[in-house]
Amino acid sequence: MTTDERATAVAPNGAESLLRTLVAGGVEVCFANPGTSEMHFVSAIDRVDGMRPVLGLFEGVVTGMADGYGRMAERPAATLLHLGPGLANGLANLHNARRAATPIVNLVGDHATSHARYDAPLASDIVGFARPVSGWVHTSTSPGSVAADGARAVEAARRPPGQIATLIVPADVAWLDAGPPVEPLALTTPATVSDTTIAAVTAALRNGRRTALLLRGASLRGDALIAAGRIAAATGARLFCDTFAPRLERGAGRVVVERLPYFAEQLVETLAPFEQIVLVGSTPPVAFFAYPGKPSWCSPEDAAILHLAHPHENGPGALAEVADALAAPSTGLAVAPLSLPDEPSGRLDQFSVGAIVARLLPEDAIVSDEAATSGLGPAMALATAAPHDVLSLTGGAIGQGLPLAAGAAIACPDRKVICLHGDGGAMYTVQALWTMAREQLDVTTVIFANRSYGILNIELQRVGAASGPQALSMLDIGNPDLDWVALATGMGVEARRTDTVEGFEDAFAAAMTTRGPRLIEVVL
Ligand SMILES: Cc1ncc(C[n+]2csc(CCOP(=O)(O)OP(=O)(O)O)c2C)c(N)n1
Repeated sequence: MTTDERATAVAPNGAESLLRTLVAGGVEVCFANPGTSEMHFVSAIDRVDGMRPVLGLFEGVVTGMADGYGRMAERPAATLLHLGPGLANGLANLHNARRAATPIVNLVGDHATSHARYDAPLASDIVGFARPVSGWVHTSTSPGSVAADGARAVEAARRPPGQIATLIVPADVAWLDAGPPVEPLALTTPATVSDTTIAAVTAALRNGRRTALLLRGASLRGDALIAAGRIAAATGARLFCDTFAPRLERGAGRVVVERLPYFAEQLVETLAPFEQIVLVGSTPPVAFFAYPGKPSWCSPEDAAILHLAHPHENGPGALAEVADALAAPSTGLAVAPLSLPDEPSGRLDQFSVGAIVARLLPEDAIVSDEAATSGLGPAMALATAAPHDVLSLTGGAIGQGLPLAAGAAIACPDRKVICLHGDGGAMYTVQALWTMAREQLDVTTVIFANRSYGILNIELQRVGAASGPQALSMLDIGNPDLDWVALATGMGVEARRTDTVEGFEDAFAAAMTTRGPRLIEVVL
């Protein structure tokens, strides 16, 4: 009898039955930061084959890792969070995950049902915390139904385009004898785009008007990208994605998709020439923030907005149908060439860093980009580097890049992960470095140490607010300067600091030719 069989010979408790149900539903990783109310899950992990526990030392790391994993694996991981406060600590990165439409089974422990009436210190409105980030929320009320709840949570998380399914499990529901695990539920497939819509968009693409296609979700990958490239080749339409697309396949050999700019006035300028905008899994682009006297709505007022596919619909299928209806060619598509920058010299800045990263980027790498004001240089250089995936900060809540990189590395252990990060944002979830070390994840982190909340200095000017020394001190993160080498090595990650092109090239080349976590502090 295997350990597995022995364990199921006696009635499993709720925690075990739920975990087995999740494994049967394809959930294989549990990013966790548990407490007393989750102890029966902690215990059950040893009895359940197929569920890998990964500890994060802050819940924002846990939820960010689940996001990175889900974006790359295209199926959910589970989290394990400690009541309302644990969930609340993880909310910002759940917000980013919701914007990315990442599937996540978000497990939150709670006090035992019999304990709830006493309003013990950790009691809180967990549903209230969970609701705004979750597409589905449920509180298990009985060990007899917790496995079925788990199966429903998996199905809900995977409902197209993907969402957060929060399952709250009281401690007694986890510890009491439960029924056996249940089979996975049938998954909902993306809704089919109607023939009428395909015909209408095909006709619009033939009407001679200047057209932009704005792609998001699964339409930025694989065959969908090729279908979009065929449409562009046949009609002259230009392909765009949001500044912060959740996941984009980019680099040599890939159909070129232009990233929309961040600032509203540049967005307006970019979209100004277009008479029609076709949305594929996306929504009309709007300004990230409002500024006095600047527009929020960034599409031309008279541009026609057409939906080829809403996010829950089959965008890739619709693109293929439109391409075929247009009899679009399959060859001669506008793909990025392989063109690496010259070896940089002179100052170490985002452009020389970008050039070196692009020159040395291994094929099929994953780039987690939260480089903020240092992101332009790498993004430009990487456009024609080896093919790779880019993951961006979807919800604007900084502190996503490091955990996202860790989660992506767990989903794709054979791919090099590069994390490009501002020093300010990296401090939010710096504990992700510890998980990278513990799990020996193949992530190279580049910290752009400008000792500043750089973007906020720009925003201060843009909103037209006055700035005195006290105000500016709130945007300056020097004094004391963060010591990234000490921070990283203190968490078990090998690290180097450099302020020269040669030093960075040396450190990055070494990181690209060895496996395991590394950090390079780029002093700007
Ligand atoms: C959760 C959250 N808190 C605060 C902010 C406001 N904010 C936006 S950018 C930023 C600083 C980013 O600094 P850094 O990562 O060093 O990049 P830099 O702007 O210097 O390039 C802050 C605090 C935010 N976007 N999200």
